Amino acid sequence: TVHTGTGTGTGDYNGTVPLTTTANGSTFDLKDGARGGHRTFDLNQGTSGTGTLFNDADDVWGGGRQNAGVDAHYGAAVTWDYYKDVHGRNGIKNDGVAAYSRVHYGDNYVNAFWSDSCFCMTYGDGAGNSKPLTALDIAAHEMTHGVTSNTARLVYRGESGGLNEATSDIFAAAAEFHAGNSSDVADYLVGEKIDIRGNGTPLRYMDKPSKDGNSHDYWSRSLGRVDVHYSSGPANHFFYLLSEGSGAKTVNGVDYDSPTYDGKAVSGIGIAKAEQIWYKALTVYMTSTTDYQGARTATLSAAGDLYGVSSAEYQAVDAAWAAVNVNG
Ligand code: ASN
Ligand code: ZN
Repeated sequence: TVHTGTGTGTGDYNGTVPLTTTANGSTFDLKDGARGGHRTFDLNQGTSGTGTLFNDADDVWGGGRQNAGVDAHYGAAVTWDYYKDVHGRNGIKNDGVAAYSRVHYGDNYVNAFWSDSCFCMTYGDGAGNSKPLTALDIAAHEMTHGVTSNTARLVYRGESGGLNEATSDIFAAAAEFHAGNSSDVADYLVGEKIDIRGNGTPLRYMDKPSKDGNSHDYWSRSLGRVDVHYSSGPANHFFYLLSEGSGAKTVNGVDYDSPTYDGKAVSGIGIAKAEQIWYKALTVYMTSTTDYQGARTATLSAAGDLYGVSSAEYQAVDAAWAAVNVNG
């Protein structure tokens, strides 16, 4: 669906976008009644509580402290719409109730996070080269941690932790493609707009995760001992290969070149099918202790349910896992 709202906002990242807000007397609150009542708060550099709900006199948002609020509110709306439109999921818990967002967390905080305890997303302002952590893919990444916490509950360490992280990167990319925002190129990169290193490189690359210098491209016996943001690599790589296939390819003007473990070519089935397979695997087949071997069987089961065990899609799942060194 087209994302429409009564207000408009211009933040740091997404151009001028519609924002769904709520009238409060003659002013407007940054509260989205169309998406479970999602509200966006200004922590004003604090690190606890909810600070102040953003409020505006004319419903035309942006400038100064409002920029981060605009982007976080928009990112939550786009992600809500993604889950609803593409997966029929009504919010993080599928109960129609929204989480909330907090921006301007702490001083010089170069991160963003999901919290199960507040049931909220929180964003820092960045420091040094890094811009505010409120880009669309980061919002979708953090909100997806909430979805994972309320579905497979993948434990945030070892291989299950890598799969938890990959799930957030996978649906971050998928939400970007769904949003179709011309100010935010849909890509298989994570966090490129934050420019955390000051040289334009993203946090993570899904076509060849090792391009970040730390992430793993392929499963290996030691994978469960590396940081979850790096052990996500083989699953991100799997998802890229399943969607787009191996080798060199340009999508929306972004160049990719995805290698395979065994040097065999993989043909992609498109992100629209790949995201259905991962979502069904996450919500039906994965559990808190699923490892890479379990993710392979979960996605094969999902592909079998969706497309049949004799389908090209099922074969592509098998081939994409083999390409990241996960075999039956
Ligand atoms: N931004 C990080 C993430 O969502 C925070 C963390 O390490 N959990 O992965
Ligand atoms: Zn994460």
